[in-house]
Amino acid sequence: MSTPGTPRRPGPLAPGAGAAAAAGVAAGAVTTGTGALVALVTGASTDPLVAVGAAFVDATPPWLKDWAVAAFGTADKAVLTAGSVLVLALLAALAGVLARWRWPAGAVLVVALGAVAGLAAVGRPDAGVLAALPSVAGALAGLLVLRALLARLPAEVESEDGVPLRAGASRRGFLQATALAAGAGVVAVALGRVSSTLVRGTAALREAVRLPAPARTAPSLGDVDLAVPGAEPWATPVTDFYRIDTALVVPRVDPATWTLRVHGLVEEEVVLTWDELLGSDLVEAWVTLACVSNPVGGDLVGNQRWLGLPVREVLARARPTGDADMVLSRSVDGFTASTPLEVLTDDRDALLAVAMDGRPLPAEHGFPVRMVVPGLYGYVSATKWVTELEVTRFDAVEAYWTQRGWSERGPVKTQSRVDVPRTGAEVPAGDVVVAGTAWAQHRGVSGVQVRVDDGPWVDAELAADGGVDTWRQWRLVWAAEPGEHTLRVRALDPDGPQTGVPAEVVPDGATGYHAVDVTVV
Ligand SMILES: Nc1nc2c(c(=O)[nH]1)N[C@H]1C(S)=C(S)[C@@H](COP(=O)(O)O)O[C@H]1N2
Ligand SMILES: [Mo]
Repeated sequence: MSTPGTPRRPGPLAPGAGAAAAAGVAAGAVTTGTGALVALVTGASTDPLVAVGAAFVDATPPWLKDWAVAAFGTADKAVLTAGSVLVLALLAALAGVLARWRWPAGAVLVVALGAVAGLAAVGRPDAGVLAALPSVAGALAGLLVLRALLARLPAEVESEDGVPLRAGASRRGFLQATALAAGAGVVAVALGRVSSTLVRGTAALREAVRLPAPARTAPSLGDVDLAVPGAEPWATPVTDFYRIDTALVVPRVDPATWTLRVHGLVEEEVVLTWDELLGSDLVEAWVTLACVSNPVGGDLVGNQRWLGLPVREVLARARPTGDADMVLSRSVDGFTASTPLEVLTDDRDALLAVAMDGRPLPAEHGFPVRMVVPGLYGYVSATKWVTELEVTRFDAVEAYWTQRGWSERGPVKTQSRVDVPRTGAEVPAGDVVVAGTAWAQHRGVSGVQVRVDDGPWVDAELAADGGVDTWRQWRLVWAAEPGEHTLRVRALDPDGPQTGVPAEVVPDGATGYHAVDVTVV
């Protein structure tokens, strides 16, 4: 309580706090916008928002990542961005309120936020010397704008119960300046993002690529696609292919400067250039890629025709030493995957892929070069934007997701899925087509069975085989009787039926039967 006679020092939440918070948010927008514009020069991953988001992604514990993918699927990045913007707005509002109360308190918060973003940017694996510049410039701009706005703050802002403004203070002037700053910040962010996609996009680089004819083309296939309406096509359209990675900004890699360095436990270090890669005998293969985070019945799996150089040929040039048992592939943005050496040197089509569906890889799928390894989940094999293969040992180094609680090895588990009918569907009694897909990469699907309620497992009809590395479609005509029914599916590989024991995706992939509940009317 203030005693009569002592000058009253208003607390941080005295009337006017709302206006100060608005000034803080406007200054925050200017900070973010400045950072985005400076990042046009220093690189997309140095954008303060992007850098903090990326550091957050890397620090995300497995349970949270798992939950995010389960809850938001491939929209997890959009949710993360929205969340970051919200947190930033709240912190900026707090900085405004604190700065009005005691300028140093607010200024320290702004500087601290800038420092966190700057450190996050400097800590990125692809950071250059100027990585912190956007954050520093942004924080400075934010401080200047916050100071200028607070100077315009009327000494007593009109409170809700109508305390009048002091003479000379202009509420309108303050609001206009705040709106102007906020607008400028938002425009700068938008401008930064748009120019970044234009300037740093890979469209032109992709257009310029001339792919060589394959030395070995993929075999021509029979009726691999049963074309049941509502079922996923056998060949996943590239635009529908699931995307999973830790990259908040898609790395931009110019083939002209791309190299693959093969080093570690090798007789001879090898550096492969783009021209050498395209000049090699490239092979084409259909391979079904699956994510370890795919829940039972999920769609983080897709099948495509890849073109690339077998990894074993590059390894043969480098000649791994006898004690090596693993290859740690590393991407330009620091992601790593640990792949057993024997899987990369046997006769399967483990590729350094340059094309998908006959076209250069889309940027999000690893342009210009990624790995594709039949039989292993993506997190231990399918490194996109790959630039390095370190031949090493499992007991010497851990890959990105292993450090975060996932298994060091990730062979794909045999799985199957019902695509039609969907769960919750109402279908008319009589003949109902049940259809879907099943996969057991590098072992091959030898059968698929369906069970209605507690009935017997019944063999489904299989589509033509696209090879052991691809998924296989199946269908079954079911004589459906009215009532509620549960349809379950299981795939068979050479070792027998897939397991029905449910397991979570962590640490090495989900198991259990996919089941759909339908109502027959
Ligand atoms: N550089 C990089 N490569 C990566 C990842 C990543 O985060 N960064 N994620 C892996 C995972 S977990 C999967 S499932 C596949 C997915 O490949 P796609 O996005 O082309 O479908 O990429 C793999 N390669
Ligand atoms: Mo994955």
